[in-house]
Amino acid sequence: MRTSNESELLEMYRQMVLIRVAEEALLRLFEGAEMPGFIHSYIGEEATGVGVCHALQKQDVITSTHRGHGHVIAKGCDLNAFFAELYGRAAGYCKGKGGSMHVADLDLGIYGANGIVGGGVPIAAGAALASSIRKDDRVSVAFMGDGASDIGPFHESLNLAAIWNLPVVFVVENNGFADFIRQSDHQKIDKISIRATAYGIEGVTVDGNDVEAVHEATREAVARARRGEGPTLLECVTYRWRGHFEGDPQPYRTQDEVEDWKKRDPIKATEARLAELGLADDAAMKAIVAEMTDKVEAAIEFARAAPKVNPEDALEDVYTDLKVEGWT
Ligand SMILES: Cc1ncc(C[n+]2csc(CCOP(=O)(O)OP(=O)(O)O)c2C)c(N)n1
Repeated sequence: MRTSNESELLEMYRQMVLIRVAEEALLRLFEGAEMPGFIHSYIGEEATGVGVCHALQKQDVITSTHRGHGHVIAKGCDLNAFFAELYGRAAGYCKGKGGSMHVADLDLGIYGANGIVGGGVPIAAGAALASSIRKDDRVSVAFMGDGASDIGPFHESLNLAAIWNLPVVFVVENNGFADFIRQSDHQKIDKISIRATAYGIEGVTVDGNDVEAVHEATREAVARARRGEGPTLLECVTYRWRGHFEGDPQPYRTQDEVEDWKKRDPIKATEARLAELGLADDAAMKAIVAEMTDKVEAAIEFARAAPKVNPEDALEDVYTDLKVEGWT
């Protein structure tokens, strides 16, 4: 399945490199105790977030997860506000009060990363319901892990989205594990996409490390949604290189297994593809890595220099000022 055009492939490569460089920088900052909070690394899964988001328009909606850095960067988030949020700075996306699992940008259709596993799934279905009522031509995408596809709200959301033909794509990033549990120990099925059958919708499984395959499958699902033909369950099979969180001792897998998957690095595969198509040589790819590294370093410098959250503002923005008629 090779239909991404040449400039698209190069752009997707740039985004994947940006995510990898940002994630590697975060690991260093976290290990050096400069980065507060909690980190769930997206390294190894870049082709999924990029392939999906590249098939969307700016106004389209995504909901993300606890492992969401790649999703929000691929949807085009402001890198300064992203790093400032993770640093706990007032210039961050949630004024520094949320951190890694709470990046949102409503103008870019990023309806939030989410620490509640599967929490974004009904939010995306709800956004799709709003779009179908408003007829605004937007499509919503719910990112989730294999573990999230076991929870009740996943099944309720698929059922309602199916019966109401909502413009939504449910993207399962099957990275092999939920927390510390291998997929085969929490599900009796191999392909998660077969769950679509229970709801009468399309279900597709693709190689989540092949950015072109992810992009093409998403384009088809998005086109189906915009035509009013309802939701798709898209499973992208990938692998998380790091532990569930930074500090996870990972007794549930061997280093050999991790090394085997690293041979299927989505970024290296894209580099091979770019070279094969004559779209970029080694020097051009190195220049892209250098450019993305500079971008990330500039954003980190911005975040370091930004003012910290003022503890006195802790309770601001907790409740909305929205007045509802008839309510006191
Ligand atoms: C509703 C809920 N249950 C449990 C947890 C604890 N928890 C955090 S991450 C996680 C595993 C999620 O696995 P998966 O959906 O496959 O995503 P992955 O971490 O593999 O990206 C769990 C159980 C939670 N945050 N929310």
